[in-house]
Amino acid sequence: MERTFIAIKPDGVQRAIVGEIIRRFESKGFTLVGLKLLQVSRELAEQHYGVHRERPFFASLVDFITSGPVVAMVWEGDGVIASARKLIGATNPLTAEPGTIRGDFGVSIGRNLIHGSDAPETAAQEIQLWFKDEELASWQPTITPWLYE
Ligand code: DAT
Ligand code: MG
Repeated sequence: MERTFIAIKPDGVQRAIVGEIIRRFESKGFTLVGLKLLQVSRELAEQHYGVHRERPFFASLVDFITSGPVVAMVWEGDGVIASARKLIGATNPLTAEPGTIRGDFGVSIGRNLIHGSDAPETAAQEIQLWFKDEELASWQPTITPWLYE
């Protein structure tokens, strides 16, 4: 089974849509295997967004992600990496489709509510960066036969 790293950014926590976002992943049929709320350090933020280090928005991105609590999660399921990106929607909430998290709840790219890993390699890296092995639970929901053939 595939795993992906999902983070609800400080705007999502402040907007009180943590429950709504978790509900969407649960309802879809994905399995929550890691969950914590934390105040992100600059060091963690800079590592997480390291690929964007040279971009003009890097400093404001790091300021933003460290500005309040973040809900970090690991979700599991077949194809969860790509599917989570679809549930999340396009980077700019103004162009994200209605029905997606960004499309339903956001209006600006600097406040786009949620992060999701974009590929298997980045998912593995990000899970390792944000979680210790013992913070992740391997478990099989009893509804699994009703989700997978
Ligand atoms: P995504 O979060 O959809 O994977 P990304 O990895 O390209 O998007 O960028 C990471 C974050 O950086 C994104 O969620 C919001 C911010 N960002 C991206 N492009 C931006 C831009 N042109 N102006 C301001 N912020 C931007
Ligand atoms: Mg990205």
